[in-house]
Amino acid sequence: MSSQKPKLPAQPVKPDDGQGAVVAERQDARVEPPRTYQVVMLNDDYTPMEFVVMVLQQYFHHDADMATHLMLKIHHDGRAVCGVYTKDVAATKVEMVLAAARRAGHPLQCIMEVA
Ligand code: TYC
Repeated sequence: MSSQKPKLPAQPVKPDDGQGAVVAERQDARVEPPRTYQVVMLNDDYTPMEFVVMVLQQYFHHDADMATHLMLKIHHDGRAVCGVYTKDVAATKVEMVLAAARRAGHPLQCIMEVA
C-alpha cells in the first residue's frame, strides 16, 4: 500500500454546472471598504456659541461637555471634525446643519471632506 498523500490537481477544479458544460469561476475582485467622510464645522464671527453647542448635540449626538469642547476648538482653531460617516450620511448632516443655521439666521458653515 502506498503511503503517499493523494496529489492535488495541478489545475483548480472547475465546477460542473450539471448540464454537461464546465464553467470557469472568475475570482471576485477584492472589495475595498467604503470611503469615509468627515464633517467639519468652520468658525465665523457671528454664530452664537450656544447655537453651535446645540447643533453639535442635536445633529452629531455629542454630550454637553464634548459639544462645548468642540465648539471652543472651532472658535480657537478655525475648524474641527464633528463626526466621520459614509458619504450619504455626511452629506445629509451638512444639509441639515446648514438648513438649521439659515432658519435661525446664522452664517454657520460646515463642509465634508474625505477622511
Ligand atoms: N466664533 C463664534 C463667536 O464668537 C462662535 C462659533 C463657534 C461660531 C464655532 C461658529 O463653528 C463655530 N460667537
